[in-house]
Amino acid sequence: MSAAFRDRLLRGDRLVGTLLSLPSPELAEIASAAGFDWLFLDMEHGALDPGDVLRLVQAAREPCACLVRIPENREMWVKKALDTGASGIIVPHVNDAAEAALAVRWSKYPPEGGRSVGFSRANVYGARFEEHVETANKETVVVAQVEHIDGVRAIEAIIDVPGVDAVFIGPYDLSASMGKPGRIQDPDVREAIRSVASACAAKKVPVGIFTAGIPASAEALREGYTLVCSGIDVGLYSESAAAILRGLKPRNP
Ligand code: 3PY
Ligand code: MG
Repeated sequence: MSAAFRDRLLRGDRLVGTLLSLPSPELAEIASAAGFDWLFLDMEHGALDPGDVLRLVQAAREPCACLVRIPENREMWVKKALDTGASGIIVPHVNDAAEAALAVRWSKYPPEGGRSVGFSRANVYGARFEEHVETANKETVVVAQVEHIDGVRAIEAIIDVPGVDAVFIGPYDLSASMGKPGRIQDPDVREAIRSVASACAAKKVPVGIFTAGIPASAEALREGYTLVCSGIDVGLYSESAAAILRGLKPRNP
């Protein structure tokens, strides 16, 4: 676990990450060596099981942190993700304060929460068990993903839940929940996104967003988002592949 990552997040450092969806530790090495501040390891839509996540976390070079997006807000996924030694979790589809509170509870050891205790990579397979239990609550990041119009409406209550360190906006699911799948530039979707960002800014809660492409990521940073995810492994590869072919075989379909 990158101990400094939660401190950097909470003090509002700009943290630029990228999403990994493929079970390739080499990609985690490459992205962390390139200098990303954090990696978004996607168990929700990506092809990652807990063993894959473990190997990606092992491969990521310090000080790059790993945040695991769990498939759904269930205790089993929270403990499996955190047991890998990842710096924290991103919880998809947090639509109300009760869901946010559950995620925090499963992420923090007692007395603050109810995280399950076991030997795992997070505590060097038991060798640093006591040290880990002592420090984990201070170091573990809990990010609530707001990506449904219900979550937008409940944003004030969600960010008031103690232990929610940051909010991460999912523009695509949000647009779908508003009946406009994929239309992330639609004025109503943009307004919903803006309302989440300004609620977070008013309470000094770090806010992040998924973006694709340098202009969109740069705009998000300019607008004050501090946990910016820029691009996704499969997209970066397919765009580069298409660019090569456009250059070398312009008549390719
Ligand atoms: C979304 O846009 O729905 C996302 O989950 C992006 O991370
Ligand atoms: Mg989503």
